[in-house]
Amino acid sequence: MSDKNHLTKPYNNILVSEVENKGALMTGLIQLNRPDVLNALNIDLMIEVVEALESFDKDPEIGCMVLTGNKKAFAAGADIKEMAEAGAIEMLLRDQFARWDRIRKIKKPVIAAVSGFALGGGCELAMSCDMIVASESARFGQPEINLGVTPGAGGTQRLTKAIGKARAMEMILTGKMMGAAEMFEAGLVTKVVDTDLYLDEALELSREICTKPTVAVQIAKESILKSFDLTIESGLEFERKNFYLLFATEDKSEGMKAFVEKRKAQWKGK
Ligand code: DAK
Repeated sequence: MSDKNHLTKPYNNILVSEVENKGALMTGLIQLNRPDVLNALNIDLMIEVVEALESFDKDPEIGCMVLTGNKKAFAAGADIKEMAEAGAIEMLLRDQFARWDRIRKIKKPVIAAVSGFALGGGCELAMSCDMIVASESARFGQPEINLGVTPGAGGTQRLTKAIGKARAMEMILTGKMMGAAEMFEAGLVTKVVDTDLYLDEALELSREICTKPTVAVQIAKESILKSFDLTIESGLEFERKNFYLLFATEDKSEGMKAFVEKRKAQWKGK
């Protein structure tokens, strides 16, 4: 029996649905829904996003998730009004980063479908996902410098790893926004499409992943993400152990047998 908390919870700041993928696992779709403030990420919204991601992650009928906003904004950052009066100790005691850390523990792939502003925490949230599908009108930036702070939810680390020191320095130290085409070239974005198509394209990418053997997909994600933490030597060892592990799955036997028998594999997800 599937755990469908994501469908029964009364969310106030996000819209949650399941998207059918004929003959394959479904896509879990989360849409940030504070359009009046360009989807500024307040605490309540982040609680809901993390809960929905975790609920989809536990649901065996879901193969992949898509996180999106609207055409005008993926998210224009953390909610500045919520932080404006806070001091260092209050921020420390709020311990909001613990919630962001839980996104790193999501095992299934998460695709960010980004249009419009992806700024500050919005850019960091998109970078916490595994891939970014962007509309031509998407604008990425880390403008925290203009508020007297720096990125705090991964911007200095993930942006630098994705696009390199030279451009990360420019973006973070000036706070200026960069367009989707430039961010595609720099390596932050998986693909850029027409603004009317960005969500469809992200859902199509998700659908394709949903047709693949689940355990191998999750292991691949885990191994790729490990490459950010480990030396090449340790990373190769980690990858190898994961590779051996997949030889214990029924899907490995089925996949190789199907190839030899020249037929389509029937995945079991185990
Ligand atoms: N927070 C709160 N409200 C925001 C907002 C934000 N980040 N961004 C926009 N809004 C609100 C505006 O105040 C306005 O509300 P009203 O005045 O209508 O009530 C409404 O959204 C529409 O915005 P604008 O009128 O400004 O729209 P424009 O098209 O003229 O300009 C803009 C769009 C995106 C250029 C502009 O809104 C803007 O510069 N926004 C702020 C962008 C920004 O500085 N973002 C970085 C915020 S700092 C953390 C995790 C993460 C972070 C911090 C802590 N923890 C886990 C502890 C991240 C920090 C940040 O993201």
